[in-house]
Amino acid sequence: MTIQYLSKDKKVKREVITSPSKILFTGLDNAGKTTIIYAIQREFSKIAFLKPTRGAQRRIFEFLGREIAEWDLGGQFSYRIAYLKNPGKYFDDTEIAVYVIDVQNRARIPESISYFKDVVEQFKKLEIEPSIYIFFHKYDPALKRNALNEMKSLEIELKEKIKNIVEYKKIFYYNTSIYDLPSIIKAMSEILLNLYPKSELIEKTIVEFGKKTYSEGVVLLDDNSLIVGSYYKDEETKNLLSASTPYFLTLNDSFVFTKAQPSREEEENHMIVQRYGKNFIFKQLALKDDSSPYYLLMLKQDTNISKEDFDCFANLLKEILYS
Ligand SMILES: Nc1nc2c(ncn2[C@@H]2O[C@H](COP(=O)(O)OP(=O)(O)O)[C@@H](O)[C@H]2O)c(=O)[nH]1
Ligand SMILES: [Mg+2]
Repeated sequence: MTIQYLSKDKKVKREVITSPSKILFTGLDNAGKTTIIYAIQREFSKIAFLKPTRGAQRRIFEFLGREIAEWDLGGQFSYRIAYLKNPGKYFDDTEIAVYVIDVQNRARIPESISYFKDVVEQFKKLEIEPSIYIFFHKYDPALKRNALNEMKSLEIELKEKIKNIVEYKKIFYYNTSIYDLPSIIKAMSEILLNLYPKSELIEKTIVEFGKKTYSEGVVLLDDNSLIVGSYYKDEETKNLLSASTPYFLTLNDSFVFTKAQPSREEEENHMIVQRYGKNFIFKQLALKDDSSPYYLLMLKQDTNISKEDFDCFANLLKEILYS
C-alpha cells in the first residue's frame, strides 16, 4: 500500500511502502466463496485475473489492486491441523476477513460456527484485528419469499450463537445471494470503502470500467462539472477529454433529459459525437432520485457499450457514493 502525505515544511509528496494486505475469504467448503469472488470480479472488472490452484484449498485472486485469498475450511481434517499449526502462513496480513456461511445447509451450521471460532482465535494469536464480515450466504430471493420468518429467526439465532462463542468487536453481517447481485455489490462496496478512501475507490472503479469497456478515456463529472474520477489511456486522451467536458455539459443543459425509466428509451439516453475518428459518448447518470445527477464522458474507438455495462457501473457508483 502506498501512503502519500505532505511534510510540514516542504510541500513534497513522499511515499511510504507498507506491507501488502489482503482480503481473506473463508468459510466451509461449498459455502459459495468462489462464486462470490467470481461475481464481484465480473461486476467490477473484466480484466481481473485469477490464479486457481487446482485441488488446493487456497486460491489467490486479484481485485482492485488487492489480493483476495480464498481459503476453504472444513472438509479434510489434515488441512485444519495445517493452519492451526501455522496460522501465520494463512492468516497474516489479513486486513479484512469475509466469513461465508451457507444458510441453506443447516446440517453444517454448527461446524461452520466452530470453524469461525478457530479463525478468530488465529487472529488473536497473530495479534491482528481485521474487521470480519459474515455473509449469511445463499439467502436467496426465493427463500425470502417463501420462508421469511424462518430465515429471520435463523439469522437471530446465528448472531446470538456467534456472539456467545467469540468476543470480537468488529463483526458485521450481510445477507447475500448470488441470485440477488445487488446484495453482493452492496456488501462488497461497503467492505472496499473500509480499505480505500471513497475517492480512491471511485477512481479505481472508473479505471476498471474504462478497461472493461475498452475505452481510451473516461471522465466522471458531478453536477458542478467537477471531475470526480477519471481514466485516460495516455496524456493526449487526457487533454482531449478534459478540454471537451464543458461543451458536453453545455450541450446537455440545452436538452431536457427524460428521467431514467427501465424502457428501451433509456438505452439511447446518451449522446454520441464523432470526432477525429473517435467517439465521444456522453451520458447522464441519475444515480439517486432526489440527488443531483452525475455525468459520464467516454472516449472510444467504437460505440459498443451495453446498457448492462452502464447499469453495472452506475450500481457500483451508487453504492460507493451513497453508503
Ligand atoms: N442457492 C445458492 N447457491 C449458491 C449461491 N452461491 C453459490 N452457490 C452454489 O454453491 C456451490 C458451492 O459454491 P462455491 O463457490 O464453489 O463454494 P466454495 O467452496 O465456498 O468456494 C455451487 O454449486 C454454487 O453454485 C447462492 O447464493 N445461492
Ligand atoms: Mg472455492
